[in-house]
Amino acid sequence: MTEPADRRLIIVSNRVAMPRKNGASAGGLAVGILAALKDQGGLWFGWSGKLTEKSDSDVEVVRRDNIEFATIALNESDFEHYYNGYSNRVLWPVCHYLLDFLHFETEDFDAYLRVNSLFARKLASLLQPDDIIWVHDYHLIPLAAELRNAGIDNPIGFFLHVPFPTFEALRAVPGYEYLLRSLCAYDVLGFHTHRDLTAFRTCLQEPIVPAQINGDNTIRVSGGTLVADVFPIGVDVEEIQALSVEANRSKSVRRMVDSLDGRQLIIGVDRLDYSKGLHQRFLSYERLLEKYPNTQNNVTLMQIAPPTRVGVRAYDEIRSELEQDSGRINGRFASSDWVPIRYLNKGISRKPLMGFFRNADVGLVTPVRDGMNLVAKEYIVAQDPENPGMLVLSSLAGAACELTDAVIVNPHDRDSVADGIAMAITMPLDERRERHAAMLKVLKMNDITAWRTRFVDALLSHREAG
Ligand code: GDG
Repeated sequence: MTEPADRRLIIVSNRVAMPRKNGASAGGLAVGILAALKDQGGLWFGWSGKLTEKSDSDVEVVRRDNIEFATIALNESDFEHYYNGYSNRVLWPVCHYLLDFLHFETEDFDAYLRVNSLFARKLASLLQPDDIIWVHDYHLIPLAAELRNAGIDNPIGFFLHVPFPTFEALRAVPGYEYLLRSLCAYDVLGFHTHRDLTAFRTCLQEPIVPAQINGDNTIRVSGGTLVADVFPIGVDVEEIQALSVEANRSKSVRRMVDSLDGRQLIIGVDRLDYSKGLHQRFLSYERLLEKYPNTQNNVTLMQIAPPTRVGVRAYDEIRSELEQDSGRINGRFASSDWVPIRYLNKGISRKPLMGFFRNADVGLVTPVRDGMNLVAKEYIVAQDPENPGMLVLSSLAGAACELTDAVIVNPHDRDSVADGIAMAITMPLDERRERHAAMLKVLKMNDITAWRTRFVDALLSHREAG
């Protein structure tokens, strides 16, 4: 087998995020991909973030260190229908089992197909015979089929960053049959958890996709054999540990800690998204203050929630809902020298963020559904092992499959979350240390490099075997 290092890795995702000085990108996919490309380099292809009135645009290539960033602009109307429309008003809610948010328009699906075909054409012009192609996420499901139609024979893998829904949810998606057939055009399909893999397998049903599921994670379909397996994404453990130690000495982190005036800090960091369960989280925190009155004036919740997908109605609505929640809870419980919730509707730089994690007694991660959730992993890694804080984690996040030593709660049950926080803030040091060490061990074993290596190896060995 050719060593992966000898072959160029091409990563494809909807949006290419050029690294910024302060590392402020808020989004798991961008954080994960940049970290995965850091060591061995490669090419990252996708949308530049620019909109145009033209239906076609030239590829722009920029090199930074060992990574080439190849980007295209997208037609403004296509972007609205493909990204805000089919991707984020149909696929995102269904993958998160939030069917009330599903809103389908035929023109959205048409644009989804058009943009995927444009991506394939533009990418094909950059490819060399030895390239390994790794496509990311639900925006680009048809890409392998489009590339094959364009005569591309390179190994092509796909990783899904969000949950894969069960058939009963998936079949609510107009076009789902096409999506299932398109997924089978990849050589390797990767999911975060066994639950997602099982859901995918059970969706392969006659007559949509006649498939034979084998015991070795291979699936035989009419066009050949593919591998479908579990590749839980990890984090860059060394980078986060170094950042959190460094940030701990910085002025901005010290100022934040001083401002707590000795109170315990509970931290939440999430893109402002309805899947992250922020409304439910604020109500659970209110329940904590009611049910455990001694927490009043003794804890502070800092919720950092940078806005995303602005212009999609559900996202604008959740923003105003959270403003109301935090205003009401603060009005109800605040005293002249204490505000229960510090709600920041903006992103902060990565380094101070890791410093805030290190100083937080509780990491509160309570999505109502999440593919994995990198914040949960980053929070654990950023802790001081001698005196670690405790993670309170939703059972509905993929991360709960690995971080079984966290305090696991049901995000829909306010008492479960309130009791979980109460348990975390009073947990004895020995128990915190033990649980932290167990979780850190898991995260070190399956860090971001292990994730990339396992996936690329699976892709290469499958092609070598075939
Ligand atoms: C998708 C899936 C899956 C957040 N706010 C700030 C900030 N962030 C960073 C976090 C973390 C990333 O963004 C968020 O990643 P998550 O995994 O928590 O969530 P999604 O964006 O929904 O990611 C998810 C992931 O893809 C990877 O596969 O885990 O399930 O939904 O790295 O630290 N970073 C900075 N400032 C912020 O304000 N600097």
